Amino acid sequence: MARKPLGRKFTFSRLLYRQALGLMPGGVNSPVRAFKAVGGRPIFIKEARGSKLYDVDGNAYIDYVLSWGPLILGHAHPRVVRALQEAVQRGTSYGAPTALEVRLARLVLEAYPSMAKVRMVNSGTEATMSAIRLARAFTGRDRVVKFEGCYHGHADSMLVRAGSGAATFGVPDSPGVPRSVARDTITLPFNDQEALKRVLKKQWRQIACVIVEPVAGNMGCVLPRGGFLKTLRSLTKRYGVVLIFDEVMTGFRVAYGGAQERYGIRPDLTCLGKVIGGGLPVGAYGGRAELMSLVAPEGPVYQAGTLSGNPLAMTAGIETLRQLRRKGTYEALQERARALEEGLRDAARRARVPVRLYRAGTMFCMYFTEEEVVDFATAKRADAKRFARFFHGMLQRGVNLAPSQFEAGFLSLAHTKWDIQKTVSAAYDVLRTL
Ligand code: KE4
Repeated sequence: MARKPLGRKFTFSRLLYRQALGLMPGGVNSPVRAFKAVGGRPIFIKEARGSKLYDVDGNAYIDYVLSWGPLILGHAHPRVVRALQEAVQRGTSYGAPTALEVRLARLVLEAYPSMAKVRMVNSGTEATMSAIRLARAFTGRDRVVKFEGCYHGHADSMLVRAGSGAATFGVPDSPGVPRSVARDTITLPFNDQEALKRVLKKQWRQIACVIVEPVAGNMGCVLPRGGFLKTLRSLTKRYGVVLIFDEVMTGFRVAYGGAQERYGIRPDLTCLGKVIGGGLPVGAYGGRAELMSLVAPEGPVYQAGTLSGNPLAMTAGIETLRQLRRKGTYEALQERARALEEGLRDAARRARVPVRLYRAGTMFCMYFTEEEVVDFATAKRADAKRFARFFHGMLQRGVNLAPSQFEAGFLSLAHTKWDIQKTVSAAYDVLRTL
């Protein structure tokens, strides 16, 4: 449990949380927000601007969650706000095609040459769920391979953990997921090329696709190692298995063209989300022409959405990508992220606390462990209790980190050198107390 706050009051957050608990499961609309992994009670946010969050008690925080990735420009970017204010005067949704969808689709396809066509949806879950259905239709096969610790949204087939023997049938990771669905999901250790080779060699005739977070951001931040992605690409090509890059988090974050640009891999299908909505609900999936031509109404694979491509979400996405395309953007992001990484590493060294810190572009994670983190098993050996104490210490000092050791942190264009200095000095203060 959090120690007594350093003078920070959480009175109204507590009041709202009590009310919320009587109205919504766990008082939240998405589980990770409830602080279960770090203990304590969530803070309720009143507003946000740039790199800062402001809670209902008037406390300010330097924000490294950024709504779990989307706000790469920072909160309430003036150009995004102005564009939305103009758009909303023209209505909020028409349920009919608009020029805005054409514009955002073109921006996405220009950034992801592996995509011949793209379909807009409303969340990352819808994007991955639809991509998997498309891969199954294209191959006529049912099984899906995913990796432990990778999260692809909450569709049934993705809420599966490794079954006994790992490389055979999956077991439901949540009640309500039928065993019949779970058994078609095979879960392997991330970065384990040998396990992948064995499974594909033995079961390729039943495997429709392999879906992967090319940089894993849902078990902290775990980087692909030793040619893992290249092996993934060559083996899936050899066996006619569809390779799906889930770039909902890495897209436009680890590079403008995502992890596929950074690592030089062309997947068959790509899922996007978060950044392309600029903070409004957008997901997308796209890829090779022969796959995308199967999507209704062009082809028989059904997928639909009332608010898919709605004008407000498209407007926020277009404006966000327009800002990201400006010269020098990613160099500036990289420079700030490097300063943060080096500062945190140095603070841990000076405080004599063993940590492992990983970063890809502006997504990062600091594990409380001495061993290399290469997959979910090694990530789980990090000291999550020590992370929880670090999390609360930082929150009390005005720094908002993701409330779980198994989440990535994010940096935005709005984070200043001063923000990073304050973060590093707060980290040193807290690390010394751990
Ligand atoms: P959504 O359905 O939440 O829009 O996207 C699901 C998803 C798919 N793929 C990847 C790689 C993702 O990271 C996500 C969602 N990420 C989590 C954060 N780890 C969203 C936060 C939450 O669940 O509240």
